[in-house]
Amino acid sequence: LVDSTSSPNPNLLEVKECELKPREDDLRLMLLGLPGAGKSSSGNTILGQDLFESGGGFNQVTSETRARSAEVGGRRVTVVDTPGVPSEALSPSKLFKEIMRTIQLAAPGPHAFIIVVCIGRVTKADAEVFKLLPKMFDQDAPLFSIVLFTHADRLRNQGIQGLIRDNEAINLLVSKCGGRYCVFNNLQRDDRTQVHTLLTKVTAMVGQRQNREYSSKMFSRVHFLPVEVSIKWHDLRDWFLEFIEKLKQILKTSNDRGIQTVQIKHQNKSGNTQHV
Ligand SMILES: Nc1nc2c(ncn2[C@@H]2O[C@H](COP(=O)(O)OP(=O)(O)OP(=O)(O)O)[C@@H](O)[C@H]2O)c(=O)[nH]1
Ligand SMILES: [Mg+2]
Repeated sequence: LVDSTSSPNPNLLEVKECELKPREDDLRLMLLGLPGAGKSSSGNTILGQDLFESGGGFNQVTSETRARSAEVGGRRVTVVDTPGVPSEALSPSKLFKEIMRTIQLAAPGPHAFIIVVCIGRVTKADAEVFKLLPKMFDQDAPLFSIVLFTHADRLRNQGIQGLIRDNEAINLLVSKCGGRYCVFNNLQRDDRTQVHTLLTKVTAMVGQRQNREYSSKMFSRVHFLPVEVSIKWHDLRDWFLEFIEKLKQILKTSNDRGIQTVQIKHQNKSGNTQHV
């Protein structure tokens, strides 16, 4: 349960340096998105410290779902970071299991499912990722969704509203998420107003849902997670395999046609840009 009246104070958004153990009264945020969208970096920005490995290097591709917690602006926050969908590092079945581990790591349920999208590298695949929510979690899961655009430093004159307006797939994604979106520049982690804006939007969204986190039968059966996962995998296997293939195709075609407005680049912490 979250007190929707206590929106985070931007002046208090400095973070205590230590990592905390997740607790039931935390605000829980799950990050989901294409590989390299900026999920782990955004997790670090939210928590104000390097608690997730990020960077696009060989060891920095996320291959396990992890939860990290910290106190942010006087509020305890847990971020659940998932591997990119589709993952080059994981087989579809392993990827499926890792995403399902959210049930355990965000128990008793996330307050927000955050779809992370890299500005300048937007494809239809970003919008497709959204389909995982009702399939893998529950029909209600989209009610708790929000889009987080990263790489705000790449926003040109167009501005974020222009990008959303001009890109049909992204327009659809944002409207499926109830019009909720935020923008991060993860190179500027000290800009705590971006985190404040996100947490305020999440708090407002939770307020509209009777101040409750998302919960479903699955989350209440967290103790039977392996059983839940095998049942789900049995039910969704064919759909998931097809879904992953479709995403790969979209991404491949986008690359081949050079559709992406900005080349896929990974930037290391010193700001040097590497083509990958
Ligand atoms: N310029 C810029 N680079 C960013 C931003 N956010 C993330 N990056 C860079 O983008 C690359 C990928 O970021 P990650 O956070 O590792 O992305 P991810 O979604 O966790 O990637 P996977 O775990 O492989 O799916 C890294 O080199 C980051 O430094 C941003 O806002 N601006
Ligand atoms: Mg990652």
